[in-house]
Amino acid sequence: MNTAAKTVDVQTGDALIIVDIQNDFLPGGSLAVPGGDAVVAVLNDYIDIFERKALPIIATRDWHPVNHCSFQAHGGTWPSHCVANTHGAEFAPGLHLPPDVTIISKAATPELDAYSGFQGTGLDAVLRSLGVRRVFVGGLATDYCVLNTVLDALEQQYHVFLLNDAVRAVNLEPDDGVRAQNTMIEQGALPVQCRQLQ
Ligand code: VGL
Ligand code: ZN
Repeated sequence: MNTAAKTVDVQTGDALIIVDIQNDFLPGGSLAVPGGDAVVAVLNDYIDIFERKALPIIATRDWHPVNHCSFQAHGGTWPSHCVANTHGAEFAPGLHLPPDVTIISKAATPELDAYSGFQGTGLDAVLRSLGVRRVFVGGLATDYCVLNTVLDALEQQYHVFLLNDAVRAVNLEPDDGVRAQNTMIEQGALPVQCRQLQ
């Protein structure tokens, strides 16, 4: 509905940010996002486009200590997930990350949760050093880490494209994903689909 049918020229100054495509967020994982596996193939198509143009590709990952405050056993909301250096925290094997991908680990201290790839990670400095002005953001989950990463990027004055065909929501409440998408768009993110990119 909000997706403009225009084409988008991917060019110098653009970067792809892939959010948290980790085993624990996919079916079979401890915090599986419904339909989360469906975004992997689409993200691979985005990766191809950015790789062919030699543009930066960033992959964020949830990288929690065993006693992280977001875990139910430690007073938080979630089952234990994405514990650093475990299988659940590994990137999905089907995701074709290039060898020169920049990996951004987040929420790695016990007492702080961080849904945004910008929070305490140096991502902003990385993007600035690469001359990035526009970011293309997709991954998991729409209503948590994608939402907060997009809002922070907008606040830091990046132009943001939301990869509408490459996000899925947790939906603790049924409409959380839709509400998150609307919020991102209201704040200035432009929704796109892979076929619009050239
Ligand atoms: C996320 C819930 C807990 C996410 C991370 O990546 O969206 N969601 N930790
Ligand atoms: Zn987490």
